[in-house]
Amino acid sequence: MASKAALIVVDFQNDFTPPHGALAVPDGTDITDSINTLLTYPFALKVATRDFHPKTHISFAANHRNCQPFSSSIKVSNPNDETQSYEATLWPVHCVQGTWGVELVDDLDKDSLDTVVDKGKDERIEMYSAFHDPFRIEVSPLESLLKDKGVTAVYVVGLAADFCVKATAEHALEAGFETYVVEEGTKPVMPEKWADMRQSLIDKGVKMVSMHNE
Ligand code: VGL
Ligand code: ZN
Repeated sequence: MASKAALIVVDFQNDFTPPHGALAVPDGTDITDSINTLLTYPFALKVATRDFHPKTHISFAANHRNCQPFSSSIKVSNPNDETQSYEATLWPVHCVQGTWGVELVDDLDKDSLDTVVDKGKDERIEMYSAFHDPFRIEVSPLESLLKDKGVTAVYVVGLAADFCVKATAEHALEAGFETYVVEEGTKPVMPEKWADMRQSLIDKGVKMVSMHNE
């Protein structure tokens, strides 16, 4: 069967880009031209996602006492089963609904998008993946959108490589999609840790691909 491919542009939002973003990814705007080029290709579906938090979101250091962004973490419990939990990094306040920071970056060719999927709306949990959080408390429409279109392969780009792009690629694999991450279309927020994380993605079955010929 021929494969049908979708492009997923993860969290390419003002707050994740320099110079004014609250949680700017180093060199985050360098990926703009590559993403806009990919948006001219004939993908069966072109989706952008947005990190879309209420200001009370659990991932903001400012919402916890004596916690620092980047260096502190917090235990996130499953609201439906307190015996399940995971540790999550705390961040500066970012991508708050209704603010400038939550908007997709100006230079992104938004007219070429078919749809925008918002995620991270439940204040009780952290949700890096554009599909669902680790407990499936919040499940976005992304998987249904892709499956309804008959998509079998996904190309993931956007920010940040080591958090939301990584988690989205992992869940795409789990959902049965052939999964690609386009190198020129993503940047990590913690560059020193990216090489190892990138390798772990490859080990899981994600294919790292380049837009340029070798
Ligand atoms: C992200 C940190 C916190 C991301 C979202 O989009 O990679 N990172 N929230
Ligand atoms: Zn976030």
